[in-house]
Amino acid sequence: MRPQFLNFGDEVIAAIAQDMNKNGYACIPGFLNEQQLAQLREQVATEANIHNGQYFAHHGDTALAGSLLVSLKAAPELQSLLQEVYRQGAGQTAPSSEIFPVLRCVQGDSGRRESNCFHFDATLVTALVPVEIPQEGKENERGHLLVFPNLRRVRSNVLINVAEKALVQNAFSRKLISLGIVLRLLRPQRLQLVPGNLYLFWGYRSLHANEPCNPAFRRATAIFHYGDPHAGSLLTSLILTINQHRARRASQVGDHQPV
Ligand SMILES: O=C(O)CCC(=O)C(=O)O
Ligand SMILES: [Fe+2]
Repeated sequence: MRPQFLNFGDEVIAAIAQDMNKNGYACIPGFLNEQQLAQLREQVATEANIHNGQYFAHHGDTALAGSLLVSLKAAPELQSLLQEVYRQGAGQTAPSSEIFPVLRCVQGDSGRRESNCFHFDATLVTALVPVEIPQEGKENERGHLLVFPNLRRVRSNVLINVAEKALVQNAFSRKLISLGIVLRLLRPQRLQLVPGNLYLFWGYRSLHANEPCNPAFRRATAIFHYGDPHAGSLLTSLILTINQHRARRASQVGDHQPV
């Protein structure tokens, strides 16, 4: 089950980080084999029925106990990939080597509300594996990943990070950004995700969201978050507690991480 092919040398890791810097993302094709993809799709189908065809997101090891995602995140190859990519990006090792897994499914009308939810991740490295991506319908209703890459650097002061996130991650700003995109005043990168590939980008530095999906189709992604540059700060711990409360009420995108 382990992704053996992820035993990358220093040069490959450097090239991945360079792609993330220059192009906004790096892609490792065929991260999952057919069997693994089928297994995750089966999990998504079961959960999708339980959630009556509506949006859901499972955050963390406990919620994902028994899922393939937990075995994948335990693979030393994935751990060292994320660790090295972080080091290339931040110039130092991550304060915590914890990988935070998420399984997210956009479907139904509630899925629309969870789309265009632009945010900066709390973690520097975001590794995303598409599980199911709509292949039919209008081009702007297939849940592509919208990314404004590398808009900011890692902030040395956690307060600046919190202020920037507060400025962007609210209903008004998100509506404004979506309008800007419709009017073509803003032009994010539109990644047409291929199931089974691994996409890496600087989630902390890049404003991103999924484009809406036709409610009739299902869009599922597995996400591995790695390396919170502000881990351990008092404010981070406080916000983590608040977010955990909120996450219990609603499984919101981008809010499952500390800051
Ligand atoms: O599902 C996606 O495509 C993106 C999700 C995301 O950005 C997140 O969970 O932080
Ligand atoms: Fe994100």
